[in-house]
Amino acid sequence: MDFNQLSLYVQQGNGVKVKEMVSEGLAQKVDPTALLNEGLIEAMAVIGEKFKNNEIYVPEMLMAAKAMNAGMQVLEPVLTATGVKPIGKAVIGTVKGDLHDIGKNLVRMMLKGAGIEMYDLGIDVSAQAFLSKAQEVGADMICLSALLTTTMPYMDSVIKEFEKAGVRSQFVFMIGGAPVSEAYAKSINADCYAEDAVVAVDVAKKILA
Ligand code: B1M
Repeated sequence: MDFNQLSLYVQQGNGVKVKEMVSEGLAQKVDPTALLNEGLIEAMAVIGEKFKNNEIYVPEMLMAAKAMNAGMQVLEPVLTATGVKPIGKAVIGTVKGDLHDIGKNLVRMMLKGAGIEMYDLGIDVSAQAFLSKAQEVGADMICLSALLTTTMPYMDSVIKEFEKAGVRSQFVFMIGGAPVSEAYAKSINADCYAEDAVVAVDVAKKILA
């Protein structure tokens, strides 16, 4: 498998080729985690760097994200395949003001694969929406994602909304996303932080199992 080529197709926003290569890779029994990390995620790191250096602009970043999503759609059934009995329920979303959903989707897929029933509220999610869904489904865990330094503080607002409603202690809050850190999680009284989707699974399993 030419991971370099796969990454290039993502960077070029060629979703058709990305889908094709990921499908071929799976058919040839290439490790799905390698397809994800060395092909798809690697490409987004390059794109992020180029954007930071003004070599590309938002439209190119968006096209790359669409191509990445095309590849993730093919990987989803493999990543979410689980034979285990559900170990808990979690509500997940990207916080208000933030439209980045690739990392959040990955975390959702991996947690689902670990046997957690997932309720995905999507992007730009308000504190009130997290609270209503959590109460409606009787969630154990609330998973918040943020990719911007400007939207990260909204995680605090979500937790405060649960406090205001007097139900904070009924839920475990896990937070993550590129600007988020362990120290930030502590500072807003979140229960746990995970740096990536694999760590998110370990953390969630420890808490829910
Ligand atoms: Co934007 N963007 N973007 N963007 N974008 C970043 C985040 C940025 C770092 C790029 C850069 O400057 N180098 C920068 C943020 C700077 C900052 O705040 N510090 C940035 C900016 C500035 C912006 C805009 C403001 C640009 C503009 O309009 N001028 C704008 C904001 C829009 C908004 O949200 N309101 C914007 C828009 C976009 C697009 C819409 C074009 C597109 C997103 C499309 C989509 O998601 N559907 C986009 C993209 C693609 C990126 C980059 C290039 C890639 C993000 C990504 O998908 N990474 C990104 C640069 C980068 O990250 N290197 C960038 C791959 C993904 C697998 O990783 O999301 O980090 P990540 O998720 C990881 C971990 O963080 C963690 O696990 C995941 C998997 O391992 N994780 C969790 C995430 N959530 C978690 C939750 C958990 C636990 C772990 O528990 C609950």
